[in-house]
Amino acid sequence: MDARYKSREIERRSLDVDGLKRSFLEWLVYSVGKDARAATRRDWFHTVALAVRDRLVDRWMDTTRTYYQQDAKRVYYLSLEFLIGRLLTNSLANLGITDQCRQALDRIGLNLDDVVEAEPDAALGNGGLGRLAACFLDSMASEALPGYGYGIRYEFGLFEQRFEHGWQVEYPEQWLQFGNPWEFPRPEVLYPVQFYGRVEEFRDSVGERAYRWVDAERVLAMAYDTPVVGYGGDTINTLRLWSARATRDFNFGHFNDGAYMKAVEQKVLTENLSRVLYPNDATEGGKELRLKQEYFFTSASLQDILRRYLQHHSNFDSLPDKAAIQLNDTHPAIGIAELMRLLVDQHGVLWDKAWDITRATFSYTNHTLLPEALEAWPVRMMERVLPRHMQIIYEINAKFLNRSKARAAGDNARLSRLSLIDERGDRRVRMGNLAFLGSHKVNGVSALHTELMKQTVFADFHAEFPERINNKTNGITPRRWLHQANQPLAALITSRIGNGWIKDLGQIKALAEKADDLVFREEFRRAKRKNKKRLAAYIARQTGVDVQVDSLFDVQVKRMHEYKRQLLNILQAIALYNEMRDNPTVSWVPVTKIFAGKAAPSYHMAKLIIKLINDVAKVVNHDPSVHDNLKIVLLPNYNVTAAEIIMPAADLSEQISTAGMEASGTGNMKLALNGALTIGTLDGANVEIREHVGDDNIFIFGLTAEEVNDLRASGGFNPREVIASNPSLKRALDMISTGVFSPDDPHRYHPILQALTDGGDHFLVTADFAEYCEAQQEAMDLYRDQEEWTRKAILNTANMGWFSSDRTIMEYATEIWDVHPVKPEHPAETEG
Ligand code: GL7
Repeated sequence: MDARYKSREIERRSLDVDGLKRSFLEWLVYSVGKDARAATRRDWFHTVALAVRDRLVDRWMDTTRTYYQQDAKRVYYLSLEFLIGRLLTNSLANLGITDQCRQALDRIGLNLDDVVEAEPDAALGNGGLGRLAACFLDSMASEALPGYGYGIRYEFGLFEQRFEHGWQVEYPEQWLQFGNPWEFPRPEVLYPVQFYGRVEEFRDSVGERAYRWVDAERVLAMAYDTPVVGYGGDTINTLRLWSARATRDFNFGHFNDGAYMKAVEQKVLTENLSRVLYPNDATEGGKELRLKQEYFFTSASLQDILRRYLQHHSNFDSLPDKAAIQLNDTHPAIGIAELMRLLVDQHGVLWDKAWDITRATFSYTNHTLLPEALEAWPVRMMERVLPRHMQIIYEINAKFLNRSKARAAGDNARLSRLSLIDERGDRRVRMGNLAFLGSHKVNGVSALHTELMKQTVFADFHAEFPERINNKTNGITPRRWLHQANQPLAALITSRIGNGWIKDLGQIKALAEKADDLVFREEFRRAKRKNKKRLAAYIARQTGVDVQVDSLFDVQVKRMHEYKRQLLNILQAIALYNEMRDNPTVSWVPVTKIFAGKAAPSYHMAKLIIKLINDVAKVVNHDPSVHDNLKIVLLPNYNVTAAEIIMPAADLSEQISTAGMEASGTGNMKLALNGALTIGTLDGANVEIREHVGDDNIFIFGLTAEEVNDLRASGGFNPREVIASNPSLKRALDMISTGVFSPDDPHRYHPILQALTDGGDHFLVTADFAEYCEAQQEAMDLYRDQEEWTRKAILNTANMGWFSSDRTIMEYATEIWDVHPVKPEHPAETEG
């Protein structure tokens, strides 16, 4: 081999400072094609990313090869969303070469932090559901589980949010504009996916009735692979995202007609399939493109999974022993009908056998009880877009209803609720029911949510299959959300208990005994202050508002949704503002209210609440009479990268959803792990957070899920009475309605006031207002006692170990998937 090549090959693996530096300089010239003098920050980012990527490719291949050679059981996580964020810091930290990389760049006269800033934030998801998928990828790789992520390579991720005159305005997010150094295009991994057409019946070779899907339109799914580096860099798994490509023959037909422009137009239209992520965090009712996206990535993934399986097997009997497929919500639930189609129509497996295999292979996670989020595709659309699947769904349904207990009991109402088809109004396919029926396990994402699933949406199915529903409380990866995002605290923790916590977050419990250690408290506060300074600088840059670093940072960051009740928070802020103005001589605890979050572009109420927060902020922040004791900021464009700055800097974590409505929440976990105290309702995982951190270290208020249910059911709730009896609430609402915050348009907030009064206050903002204000007061009082506050903050961090996504993922692995860790063999390294 040419000596030069040889040296590059060694260099590619070298993890020391000199080797890194040499390969940076080489990559800049030979791959990015720039001279060091002309290189931009972005050029350096691409250079560093490519050089780091070199250092994981060998181990990536080793991992894949080991799985293949051992014919290990794999788990396939099918998700329409993966909210991964930036990857450079993550790759460096998980490979353990952050310091070396920093030094190597230093020697070139560059700062690693600047280079990191040039990476776009990969926002292929909306919120918690997508971020959970990303945390799970990290945990599967870190736990050495053979896990694959499958999704869509959206050309445009979640929109960029800007505020114009206080209103949300959406801009396209072009994360791929300058290329993506982490992905490997696989033009040879290509699967056809069909739509439309019709179904033909025929007799198969043994004279049985059989079906084929004909005259369909064809799209190709092309794979792009991104390595997923586990902690320590030993296991490197794969995230495979599909991109739509037009078929060539499809275009040639048009060329023959001479209709060249039409052919190209068709190509563009076809490839729109993977163009853009739907920006709702609930669901997209009735949108054909959405259904096509769901089927597109699910079909391609299943074809890929079967191809991999068939490398070692000649029939499908042991598919469930070799593949576990997890449906992340109902978005990929059409996969149940698709696997049936592939097995029965394409591979000639008998129906009953195919059904057993399918059910043993799939499992389904439900992420929300919101009725508007339960996918239900119009039968007429399904018949048109996926005619064969519609038939299969009818068949599954008929067989199920025939055997169900409800039928035996003659309970027709129950039977119609169990049906895969909602027969009321225009007929619809209930994807939740399909997912439930086609899975051997169905899980909720917090203890409370799972209980409510049993009592509400899946009550009938639960009676039918009492063993099927189980709970898997969500978790977060401690690598990204503490080790990487909060270096001051991570270093402090490691200085006391070593670094075992990064891989085994349960060890963080050992910090509990340090809660009474005054020196440790002081250092804990210092770490928090450092993070707050960084956030304050970010706030100043993003909004122009100066905030006091030593004020109480009260943080509510999440999607804008009425059930999450940002409105409750801003109403309390107005009440506090009034109190401060009324009592100027009192020494107030300075408070900074920090909001961030996107609203779905079509969600008018959520967008109006954004405008309200911005309007209130403008008035409060410019009012000299509150002496800077209250500042309100709404940070634009909340994403993973912003969260990494915000989470470590929070003092108080707002988790104030109407009880029973937030399935779990995961921001609540990130904030508590980083030492914020939670103010929250007994909703989602807050319930379990309270159990772990202790009742004394959390501020719980408000109606319980049961009380909410009873209150709504009684029909006796009268928000006007509540408002009339609470002067501070009444005053806050009056200020809004008289245009104190919107002098340019005094009626602007009429819809909000309307919803809180005549609208019946569905989210019970007024009902919880008084208790919420009391809990806020308690928090402010406690904050005066910095020692006591710090003690509780430390206890929060120390007791959050259970909320690691490593724990969650191992529960899935043992209780649902039956997959086991597989240690990759690294021959190149053992050979010397
Ligand atoms: C969500 C839930 O709303 C959220 O509470 C949960 O933490 C998350 C992950 O399980 O899933 N469900 C949902 O549809 N979205 C969520 O964030 C968008």
